[in-house]
Amino acid sequence: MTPLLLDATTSVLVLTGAGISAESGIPTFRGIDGLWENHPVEEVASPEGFRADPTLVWRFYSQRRVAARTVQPNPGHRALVDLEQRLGDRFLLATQNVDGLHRKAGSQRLMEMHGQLFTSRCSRCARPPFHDEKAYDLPPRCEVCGEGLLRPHIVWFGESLDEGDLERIHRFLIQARTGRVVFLAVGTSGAVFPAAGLVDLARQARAETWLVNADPAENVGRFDHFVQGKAGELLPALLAG
Ligand code: BV8
Ligand code: ZN
Repeated sequence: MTPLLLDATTSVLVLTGAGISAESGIPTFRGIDGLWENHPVEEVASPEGFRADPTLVWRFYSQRRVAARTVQPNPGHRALVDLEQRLGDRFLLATQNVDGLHRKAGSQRLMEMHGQLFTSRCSRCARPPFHDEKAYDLPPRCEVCGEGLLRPHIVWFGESLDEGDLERIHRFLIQARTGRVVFLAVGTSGAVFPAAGLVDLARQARAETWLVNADPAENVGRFDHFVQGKAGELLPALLAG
């Protein structure tokens, strides 16, 4: 496996999806065929789904909190931390994952674009989102306003991503244009937007685009290079300094 030869004159924007956490034991969305208890994930992970059945939605997230509490980062997460330490501000990691494993591995130049599993917020008042690892059998009520139901601090289908995150990616790509730019997508099926469109943004910034994935993603044709296999096995060699 020839390394990508990423020296300090190269800027690297990384996008990760559920596949990078698979070797840590967290099932991917495709792994469950996008279904959970026979509900399409898009239905459960949505404001409509939460309004219709907050108990069901809290069961979905509580189960994932219980499963994700005990898992550890794998060599794929760690290879990205090493690369960040080598490249400094020429590195930026955007993850679609809400499992917190990049943070646990030590990533700092990180944007959790779809939110955080272990953070809750009130669906009604403006109390700040807060760290919450609890599993709930019934939807918890906010003790600050006493009215709203708590919800996971997660971007659901049909909800907008944080403008600041998308702005930071644009700025990074504009700054990076002076030198070699590499866009690396890892463990993502390219099914969910706007994350799946980042490869096109990178191409506009003249980036060399790489996909490391267990199978050809839906948007594999948008990448210059496709390396098939497991992130935990491939990334350490591919990103070696
Ligand atoms: C938005 C949080 C603007 C939930 C997630 C109607 C109205 C509004 C928007 C839309 C609409 N119709 C469509 C859209 C756009 C929609 C969308 O893209 N839908 C899809 C289904 C077509 N997007 C949105 O709604 C986004 N917001 O557009 O706002 C807006 C607003 C209002 C009105 C109009 C527009 C919000 C998207 C965020 C949704 N939230 N997560 C939660 O996690 O509980 S997305 C959710 O799915 C996960 O976060 C995850 O990121 C994503 C699944 O993608 P992947 O991470 O890629 O995971 P997947 O399992 O699919 O693939 C894993 C891959 O890994 C596989 O390819 C596999 O081969 C590979 N793999 C497996 N093992 C390994 C491996 N690779 C390497 N190594 C291994 N070991
Ligand atoms: Zn409240």
